[in-house]
Amino acid sequence: MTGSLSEEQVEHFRTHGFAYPFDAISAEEAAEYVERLDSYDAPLGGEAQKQLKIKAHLAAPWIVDLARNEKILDAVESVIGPDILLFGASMFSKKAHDERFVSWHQDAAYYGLDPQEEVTCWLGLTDADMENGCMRVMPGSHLAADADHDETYDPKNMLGRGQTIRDVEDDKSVYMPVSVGQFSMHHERTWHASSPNPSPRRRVGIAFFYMPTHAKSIIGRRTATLMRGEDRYNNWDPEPLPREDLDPVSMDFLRSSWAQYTDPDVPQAAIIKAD
Ligand SMILES: O=C(O)CCC(=O)C(=O)O
Repeated sequence: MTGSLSEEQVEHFRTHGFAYPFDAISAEEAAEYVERLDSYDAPLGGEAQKQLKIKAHLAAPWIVDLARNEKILDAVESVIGPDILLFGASMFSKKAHDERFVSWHQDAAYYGLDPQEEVTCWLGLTDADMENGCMRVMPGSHLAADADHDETYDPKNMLGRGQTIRDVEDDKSVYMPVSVGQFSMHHERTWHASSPNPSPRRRVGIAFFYMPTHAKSIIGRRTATLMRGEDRYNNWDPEPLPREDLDPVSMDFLRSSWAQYTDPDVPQAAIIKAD
């Protein structure tokens, strides 16, 4: 397979379901992006991250450009090949002394993809470490059977449905600290979580969700954007890319995609698949 990861790194990803850390952007660029994201709080009437979910790239052209970062795509190409679609993106920001957390979950239970080959790149726009609630993963969990999720809708849980895998053996997990400008990668089936941030430092990141063009949606036709290579399958419809920051057309689309994702009346993809 082409791409930037060594054979050992690809093998690590395939065996353990994650890999990190990789360099993508400078600390200066990251700081500028945090500033831009913060500037959306006022026009969006609250924390931007509450709306910049699942299709966050539709909020601004620079986020689409960031998703096309060559270093990130080179790494993604190593694990899913050269024809790459962006399924979505989400902003995850914890303030200093923030009680919010991300419960143990498996993205695959909600993404509704077949085959399950999506890979998430979590890009640190600040340092993210054990003190401020960085990502953690359960090695090898992507190879196990589908996990059941309870949907708690806990307001401190940063996930849309508070989806939670119960009784996880935390001590077997691995932390994935990244310095500002670096990213980690995890497979959509890999169990992952992050703790609250008791530190005096912010922790801000954007997660980009990439899939090979041959992936299909098992929950009806949806949208995605080609990042690299060629789409010879046409399994995905185009989406309204932002023409400017907070473009009202693409923001409407973003909001309705998120509303559908979090709607308790819309069953999770894993349930649909099992029927
Ligand atoms: O930012 C976090 O703490 C969690 C992110 C996450 O769940 C993901 O990138 O899939």
